[in-house]
Amino acid sequence: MFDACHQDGIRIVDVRHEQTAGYAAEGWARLTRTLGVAAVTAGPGVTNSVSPIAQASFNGAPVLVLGGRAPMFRWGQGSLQEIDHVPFVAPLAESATVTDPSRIGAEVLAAARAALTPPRGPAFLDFPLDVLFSTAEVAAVEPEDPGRHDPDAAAIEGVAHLIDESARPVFIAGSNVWMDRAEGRLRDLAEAAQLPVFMNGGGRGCLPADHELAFARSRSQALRDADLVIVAGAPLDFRLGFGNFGPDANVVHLDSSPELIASHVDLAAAVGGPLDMVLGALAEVVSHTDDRKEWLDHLRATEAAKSDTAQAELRSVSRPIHPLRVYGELVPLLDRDAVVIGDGGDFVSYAGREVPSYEGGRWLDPGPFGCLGCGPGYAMAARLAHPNSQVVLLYGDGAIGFAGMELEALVRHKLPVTCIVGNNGIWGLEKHPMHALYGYDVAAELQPGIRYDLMMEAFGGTGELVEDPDDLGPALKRALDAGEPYLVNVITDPAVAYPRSAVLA
Ligand SMILES: Cc1ncc(C[n+]2csc(CCOP(=O)(O)OP(=O)(O)O)c2C)c(N)n1
Ligand SMILES: [Mg+2]
Repeated sequence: MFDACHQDGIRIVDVRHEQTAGYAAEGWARLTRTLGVAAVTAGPGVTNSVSPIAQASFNGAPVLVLGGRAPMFRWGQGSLQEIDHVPFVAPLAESATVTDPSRIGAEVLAAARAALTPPRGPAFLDFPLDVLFSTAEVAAVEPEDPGRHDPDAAAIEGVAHLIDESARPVFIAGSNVWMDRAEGRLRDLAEAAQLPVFMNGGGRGCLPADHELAFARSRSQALRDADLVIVAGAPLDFRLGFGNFGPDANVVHLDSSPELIASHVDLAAAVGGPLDMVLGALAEVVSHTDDRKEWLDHLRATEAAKSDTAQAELRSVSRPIHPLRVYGELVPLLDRDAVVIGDGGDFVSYAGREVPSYEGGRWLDPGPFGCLGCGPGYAMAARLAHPNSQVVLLYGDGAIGFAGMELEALVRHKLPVTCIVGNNGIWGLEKHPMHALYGYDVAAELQPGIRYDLMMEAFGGTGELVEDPDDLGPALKRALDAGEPYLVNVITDPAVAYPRSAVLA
């Protein structure tokens, strides 16, 4: 495989641990909306890839993982790393072993198509050593176009009618709005029907954060007061209260394919089809209205009040540094097309609240599988996909432990990424809830004050330690301007807990 890439001029980006190969492929898939590919060795290479395969599955990311495999002709005799991967990968991904050398091309293409066809997700193939080293006559294979069908007109009319009748609608745009290239149609629909739009996970930036119909902080209130909630391109999972909204709310679910439509919620309507077509069709048939002004003003007032409340903490002068002060300093330094990646607990939750996205495909977090350690793979993908944008990796000090060695891969491949560690010396998202529940905590401490900046220096990048809030802005600016891998190690206050109960309310 490597030889073929080498011969054909396909860039190979190698990493320290297979999890990072998987996350880089997943990050690439989610940022570029094209296939991400990871190649890993047999046995432990595949077991180390299981978390990213699961994360890609949860995120509906089109990823193809290619694994080695012990030779077929000796199967059962105890070759090195002889294990059948398919049974433990199959619950997470379409998976198969390629046993016929003449079928390699066709099976790779079929797996790629399966990954890219909604419901998107990971696909896995492994190749026994003897199959890869055999030769065969192979006819050239061409990818087929799976085709697209117009959404059902009656279903579209039904949803449009619910929108027309609603006084307090809410529109939630999730990852598949972005993956289906529907962000332009989302804007058409929102503007035509004057819908307040909240963006979820990979849907962030589908409407720019400063668009007059883009909302964020008033979400729980909006969902409580709405008479119609339309969720597009996101599952009705824990992030959306499992689809239980206010008592008066009609719920509509739109997603890329019928398999993705929720079955645990009593839906007023649903459409499963490519969201660019679905939202485009809705934009054409909804009534154009200005009647929603009062509702929009009401939500905007809540947004303004919540934004005011955050100001004091964004400017906090306390020492150790308040984690929000990091974002108070960072956000004004970010370009509109900066890619921001979160890998951590509370530190990243604050970023989710305070870092705006102005374009789709510019925010990456682990999503509902929530696996820590994905950061460096995602950052690698972002840097390769967007060579001229700022790429910022926000790291909890717990999270950096999972794949911190990959900082070396960033340096070696000359991939300038600005890493910012919120170094509170604890697993904050575990410690604070434990404390709230039991009045004490266990297994939630980390060594305080670890010099992650020196770790980056040891690998050949640049690091800085920041303990004084006044040093933050200049350090972050140096890091963003450096054009090389850079790590700003910020000692933050372990006593500050993200107000989680407020989020759940
Ligand atoms: C692989 C993995 N292990 C454990 C967890 C559970 N977990 C979620 S957040 C968190 C704490 C993260 O701590 P840190 O990165 O230091 O961020 P902080 O909350 O302190 O800001 C843990 C352990 C997880 N999500 N993924
Ligand atoms: Mg921490």
